[in-house]
Amino acid sequence: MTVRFVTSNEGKVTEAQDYLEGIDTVEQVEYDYAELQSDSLEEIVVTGAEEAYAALGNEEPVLVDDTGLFVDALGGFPGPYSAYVEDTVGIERLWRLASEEESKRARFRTVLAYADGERTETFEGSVAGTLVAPRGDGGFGYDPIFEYNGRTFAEMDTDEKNAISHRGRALAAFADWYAGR
Ligand code: ITT
Ligand code: NA
Repeated sequence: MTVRFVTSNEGKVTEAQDYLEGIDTVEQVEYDYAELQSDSLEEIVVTGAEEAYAALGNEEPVLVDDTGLFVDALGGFPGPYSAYVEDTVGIERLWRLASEEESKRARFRTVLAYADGERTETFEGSVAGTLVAPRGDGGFGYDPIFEYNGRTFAEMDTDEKNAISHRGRALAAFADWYAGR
C-alpha cells in the first residue's frame, strides 16, 4: 500500500518519506482541492482529504497536511494564512514585523488528515520556538526564521527537524495509528 500525499509542497513529502521509512511508501500527488477559507486547520484538512480521495478515485489512502506559523505577539498571525503571507509579504518581512515585538515566541502547528473512503482521521503536532533573522539554507518555507534550541529549522537536516517538529509529531501520531489499524 502507498499513501498518496496530496500537496504541492515537496518539502512536506520529503519529511513524510523520511519519517515513514520502513512503514509505508509515500507518493506525492498534486491535486488542487478547494482550500476552504477557515480559521481551523482541522476543517481545512478534513474537507480537503475527503474531496481529494473522492476525486482521485478508490485506490490508496490520501494524506493532506495543513500547517501554520502562529506568532504570539501578533495574535497568532499568520496562522491559517501562512501560505498567502509567505507568497505576498515573504518571511523576511514577517520577521521584521515580529522583530519589533518584545516577545518573539511562535508556534508551528500541523494537522494531517488521512482518508481512505471508509474513514477520515486527523493527527496534529506543534512546536514552540523563537523567531530570528533568517539563517540556514535547509528546509523550506518559514524554517530560516524559526529557531529551536539555538538553531533554526533551516540549519537542521530532515531527521533532526522531524525529531522535534510540528510535522514530525503529527507524523508520529499518524504512523502509530496507521501501523495498528
Ligand atoms: P499544500 O497546501 O499544497 O500542501 P502549502 O505549502 O501551501 O502546500 P500549507 O498551506 O500547509 O502548505 O503551508 C502554509 C505555509 O507554511 C506555507 O507558506 C509553507 O511554506 C509553510 N510551511 C509549512 N510547513 C512548514 C515547515 O515545516 N517549516 C516551515 N514552513 C512551513
Ligand atoms: Na496550502
